[in-house]
Amino acid sequence: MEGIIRKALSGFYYVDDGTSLTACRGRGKLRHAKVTPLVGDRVEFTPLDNGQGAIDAILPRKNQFQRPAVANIDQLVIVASQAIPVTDPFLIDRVIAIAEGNHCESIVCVNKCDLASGGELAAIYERAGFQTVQVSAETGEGLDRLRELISGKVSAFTGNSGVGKSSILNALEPGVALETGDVSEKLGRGRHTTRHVELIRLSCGAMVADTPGFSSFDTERMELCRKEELAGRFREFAPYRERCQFQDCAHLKEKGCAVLAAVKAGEISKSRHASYARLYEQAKQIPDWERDQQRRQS
Ligand SMILES: Nc1nc2c(ncn2[C@@H]2O[C@H](COP(=O)(O)OP(=O)(O)O)[C@@H](O)[C@H]2O)c(=O)[nH]1
Ligand SMILES: [Mg+2]
Ligand SMILES: [Zn+2]
Repeated sequence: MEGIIRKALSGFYYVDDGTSLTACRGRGKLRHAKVTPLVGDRVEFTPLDNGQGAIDAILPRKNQFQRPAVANIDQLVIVASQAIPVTDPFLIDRVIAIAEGNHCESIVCVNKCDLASGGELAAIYERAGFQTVQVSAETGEGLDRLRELISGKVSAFTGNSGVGKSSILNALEPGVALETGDVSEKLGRGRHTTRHVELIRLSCGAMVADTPGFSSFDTERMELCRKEELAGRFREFAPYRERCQFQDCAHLKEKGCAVLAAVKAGEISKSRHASYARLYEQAKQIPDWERDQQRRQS
């Protein structure tokens, strides 16, 4: 039979075949092949007499992420907030850059708009070519539009701890009862309320994963591409890149750089370009061998 892994917990993978959920273990040959099943994996499995099952094979993945550890995600819903905690746009840009290299769309969702307007932040991403939505898990504002954006797709909710990922999912679907946490407590102890990744089916026809979120520390060196590939992961740079004077332009301070000219003219957001420059510096620091090693391990 075929199904999708919705949850991984204590050595069991919970496989959803559309009608029921079967607790499965991976067969030895999966371990020998050194592939770890991920939440979101489409798998072939055999039901066993004891009501459990055995995973025989993992079907080819469309994509995979390390943090959150999920596969076959159509889109990341990057949740941000302009109230406490205020999201650093750099975190959003870093996650988007990872998604852009991983066949995965990104949606920017600014939460807590009952406390602080998300308009300015959302405008940056709209201009860069992403779908954005401003919501409040508290008042319900914007949730209908968010439902439209996620229905029929597999989405992973990600974003820094305390922005309201679990609260939004609870508000979208009363009854899923995800644990939410007090912001100060979580930030203080660096602990996350959401401990494991799980795909949930919502009645609007969406599959969503709540995730523990990330801190800047978590993502510091992870999944970064080579510096030469980075500009290709900023989609709004595309129309300008080919007009740079030098073919190997890094778009940082080169003469005749069309990207820099577009930033100056206000066609590309300053904050997006600042993130690009910061990521470029980080990418430069990671030697190729270390990046290759990370890829092999994932
Ligand atoms: N005022 C307000 N508070 C919110 C909103 N969304 C979440 N919160 C609060 O923010 C805190 C963290 O929420 P939680 O869902 O646990 O964040 P997560 O770590 O991203 O899953 C909780 O105290 C929530 O009640 C919102 O839209 N408005
Ligand atoms: Mg949470
Ligand atoms: Zn350039």
